[in-house]
Amino acid sequence: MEGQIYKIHSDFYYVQKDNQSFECKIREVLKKQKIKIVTGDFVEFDNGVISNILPRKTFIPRPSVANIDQIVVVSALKQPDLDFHQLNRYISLAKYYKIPIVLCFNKEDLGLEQEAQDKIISIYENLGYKLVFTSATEKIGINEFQKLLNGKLSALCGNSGVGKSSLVNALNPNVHLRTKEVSEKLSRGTHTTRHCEIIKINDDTSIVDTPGFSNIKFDFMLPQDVALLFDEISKYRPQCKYSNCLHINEAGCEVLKHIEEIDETRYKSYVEFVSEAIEYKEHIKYNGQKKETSQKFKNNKNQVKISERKRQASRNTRRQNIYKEISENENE
Ligand SMILES: Nc1nc2c(ncn2[C@@H]2O[C@H](COP(=O)(O)OP(=O)(O)O)[C@@H](O)[C@H]2O)c(=O)[nH]1
Ligand SMILES: [Mg+2]
Ligand SMILES: [Zn+2]
Repeated sequence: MEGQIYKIHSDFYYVQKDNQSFECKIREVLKKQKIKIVTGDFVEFDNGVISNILPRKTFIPRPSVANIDQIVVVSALKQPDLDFHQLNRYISLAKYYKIPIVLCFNKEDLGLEQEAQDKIISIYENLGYKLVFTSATEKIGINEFQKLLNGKLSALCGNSGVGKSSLVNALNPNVHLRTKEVSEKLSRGTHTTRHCEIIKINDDTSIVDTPGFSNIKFDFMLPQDVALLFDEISKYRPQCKYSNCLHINEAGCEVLKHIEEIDETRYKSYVEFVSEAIEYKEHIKYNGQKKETSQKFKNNKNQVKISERKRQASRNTRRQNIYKEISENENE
């Protein structure tokens, strides 16, 4: 039989098939495999034992969820104030994982000034994202929100306190997720390490209320690749004079020529992510040099000189190894 994991609790895996739930364990050999089963995985199971994981359509690590159709980035318009950089961080991460994005702006009842609301619309609608304004507590925009979710498995992400759990409760009154006062959360220093669980909204619509992947830095990619996460920047990239242009202060940069068209907060986020990626590049370089020194020492007798091309090649393998390390860690 085939089904989907909707909850994991210690050694137990809960599989859903045709509206039925099965409590399963995993076959011993599967445990030794590198790939760990996560919420959202489609699996083959029989008699309470999972024997196989089916290929994933999508995957996000931390929190680990597989096969989601879209990421809904939830922000609050007020309490806490909208944080554009955090929003751009979530958008860029979703883009990195190649998962479609919906933006939900909650707490509309708190009355953000029209001007501020128009700014949000102009930035993000122009980028082609679907937006919805809601109030979970006053039940505003919930039907519209529901329409964007219908027929899909969506992951809700966003900082704590923005109203993710309240929104799930508003969508399905039969669900009672725990919600918390913002002030209460702040005073406790919020460490809610919950497991991801798929929650059914209706027969073909589900949601994963994630603890959010906040605090993730872009220190796992190369600086020149960060632009690929910003459509309004990457569209000018091919016309830049240098192929490794970072679009920050280079001569002949096409992006800088069009800088007036790019929203300031978006560009600031871009520069911030590039600087995080530069840290990553420095890290590779440093580790590379360290190894090269020990290599030279070993070959000291023959005074072997490694040609620059060879060095570059070995740097590249190291880079691949780091990428590999990262993706292995992500699978944990
Ligand atoms: N005024 C207002 N408060 C809200 C709204 N949605 C959630 N809240 C409140 O914001 C706080 C945090 O909500 P919660 O759903 O726990 O946020 P989460 O951490 O993102 O899951 C709670 O006190 C909610 O009652 C809303 O639309 N308007
Ligand atoms: Mg919550
Ligand atoms: Zn450029």
